[in-house]
Amino acid sequence: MLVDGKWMENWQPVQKADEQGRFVRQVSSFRNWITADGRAGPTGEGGFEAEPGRYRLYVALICPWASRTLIARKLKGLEDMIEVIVVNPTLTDQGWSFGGFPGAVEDPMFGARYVHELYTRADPKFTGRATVPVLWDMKRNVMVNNESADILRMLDTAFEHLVPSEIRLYPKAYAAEIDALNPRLYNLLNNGVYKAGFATTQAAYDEAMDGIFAMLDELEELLTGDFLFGDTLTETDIRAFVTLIRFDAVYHGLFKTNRREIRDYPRLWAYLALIAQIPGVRETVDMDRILHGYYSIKALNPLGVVSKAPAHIATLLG
Ligand SMILES: N[C@@H](CCC(=O)N[C@@H](CS)C(=O)NCC(=O)O)C(=O)O
Repeated sequence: MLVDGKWMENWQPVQKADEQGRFVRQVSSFRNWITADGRAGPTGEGGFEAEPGRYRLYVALICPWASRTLIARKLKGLEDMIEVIVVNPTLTDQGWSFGGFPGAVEDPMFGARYVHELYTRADPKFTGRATVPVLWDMKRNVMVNNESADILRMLDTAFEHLVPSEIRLYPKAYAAEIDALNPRLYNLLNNGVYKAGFATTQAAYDEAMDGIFAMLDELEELLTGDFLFGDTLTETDIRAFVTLIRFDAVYHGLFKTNRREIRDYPRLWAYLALIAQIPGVRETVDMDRILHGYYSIKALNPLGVVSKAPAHIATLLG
């Protein structure tokens, strides 16, 4: 991580733990929003007007949070509006790096070698982890936002006048339900799997496991239509999908979230398959990189041997 703009050598992929051994994820610090007219969004400052080619998204394909933003970009038809830079799938001792892995590219703007260089460019005194996704403004040369939940939501509306879309990821009709489910989904499932995987005490692991499977049971109950809120795909479905698609292949083994698999839940399994088939979504899922990335976390897998994808996941992804 960076401290006062300096990269610390004792960097660890395992983030913070609280006094009970629970994994704690850092709170994101760049919180500006792209908006249609450049007015400020719900947080941060204004001055980030939607314009074609002005913004760039830095992602790792292993990362569920970055993948949320990639899916939104695809579903909203914003490929020509927002460029994507994919970093290498394995974390180095300097964090995320550019180039080297097939399909990963050099940072075309600054010739940076590591994502942490973007953070110090944005704030020379930055203290914190250099996480992806990062949304960068190439016109003002500043970091707009590094919180995937914000990016997912701003992509739903900011470019609507430039690229009209039928899809509403945060429709008014479901806003209250979305806002109620998102934080619980995050705590129990999206981040819950990390809490199980990176728990440093038995109690923290047990607690995380109960949360994960309570949430999976709840989602199974909720799924009476195609999607969580009936027949309309929303941002909450995207937030669920990025974790579910990694679950049987990675979290079940590496993070020990092994009480059940997603395929044991008939509705959730059908739901996962349905979302994977929506045009655009499949291209955001690179199971090889996901496996490589997670299984290269030394703290959990010191020998670095990479697992294969289970047959049912390989079949699902075709
Ligand atoms: N709150 C952030 C979390 C992003 C995050 O934790 N990304 C991980 C990869 S999945 C990361 O970049 N970790 C690098 C590190 O912690 O140093 C978001 O949702 O955008």
